[in-house]
Amino acid sequence: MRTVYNQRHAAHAATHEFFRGRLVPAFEVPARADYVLQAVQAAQLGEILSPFDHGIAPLERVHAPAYLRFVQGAHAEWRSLGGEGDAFPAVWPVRSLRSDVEPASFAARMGLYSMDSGTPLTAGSWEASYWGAQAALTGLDLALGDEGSAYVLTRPPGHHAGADFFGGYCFINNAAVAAQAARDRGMARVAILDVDYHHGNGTQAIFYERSDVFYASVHGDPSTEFPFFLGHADERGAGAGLGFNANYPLSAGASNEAWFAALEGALAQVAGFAPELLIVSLGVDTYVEDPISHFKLDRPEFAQLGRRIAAFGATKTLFLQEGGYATEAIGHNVVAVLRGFEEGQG
Ligand code: SP5
Ligand code: ZN
Repeated sequence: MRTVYNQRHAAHAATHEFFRGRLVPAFEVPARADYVLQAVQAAQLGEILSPFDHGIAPLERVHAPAYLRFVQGAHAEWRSLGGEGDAFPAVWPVRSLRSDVEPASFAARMGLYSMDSGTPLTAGSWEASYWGAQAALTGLDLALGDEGSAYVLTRPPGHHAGADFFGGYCFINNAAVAAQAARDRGMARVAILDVDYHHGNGTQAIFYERSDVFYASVHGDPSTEFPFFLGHADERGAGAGLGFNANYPLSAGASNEAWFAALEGALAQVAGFAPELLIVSLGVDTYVEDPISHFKLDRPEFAQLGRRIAAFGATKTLFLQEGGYATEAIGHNVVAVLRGFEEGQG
């Protein structure tokens, strides 16, 4: 399988994030992608390509243009106001507060366009995220070609980012951008299978009222796990999208048997949808030794996941890197999934 590697990922390099009122060393760091690249190279998985620039239009098909402009200029604004280091939001327009009027204040716009204080906005967040989306679009080009599959190695991740907000370490929703681009290229039905430990609230929300993109996720129960405010089993879509969203929340600490049973449920629903393209939001923070998550997958289970996705038999499959914070192990875990997928394809 070929890999599209976002070489600009390291432009986004946060040193710290907020946790329990303190700044702690960041979990989502450039070394993550460096280790995956090493593992992909060592495994001789296939050719490693650079992203081709598809421009900003495909990003604007998913994200509000005003939001994209904000992220692009936010760190320069922060600096011009005397901000040092990374930018963090401090105030949010919750419930009775208005989010339909864009404030002039930078601090207020940081809150308008974000969902948490755990996502440092760095000098290079835009550059890394823009090229991450381009990598996803390039991966789509490859997956739609003869080979039928591709892996996109990028960071920051994407699935928490909504149409007009960042959060959960994510700025541009790569899976949503790729899914929408596939629709715009004439694929009638696109499914997104999200196996990251965390529910992909951004991806779900973007397609919640649509019947052309099916979102299915297996994740830590939001009643105790990030992103807390979305990802429950009763969220099945709305309007035209009713029945095209499927959540499988599992208790923190769930067994591998429970995890694979949930995966079977998710895949059965995706199979009923008969997608022309399967996008896998591939977070490997389900790893037993992940520092911020509580599932128990290990190398054999990651290989099993890859084989199971192969057995699903989608005509086209695009793997996009999401989370995974056991830095040195991420690469081995990702390679186990991709190798399992190739084995399963025979
Ligand atoms: C894409 C993705 O995986 N985003 C995850 C965002 C999680 N943000 C909350 C992190 C909370 C960190 N908890 C630290 C626990 C240390 N023992
Ligand atoms: Zn995650």
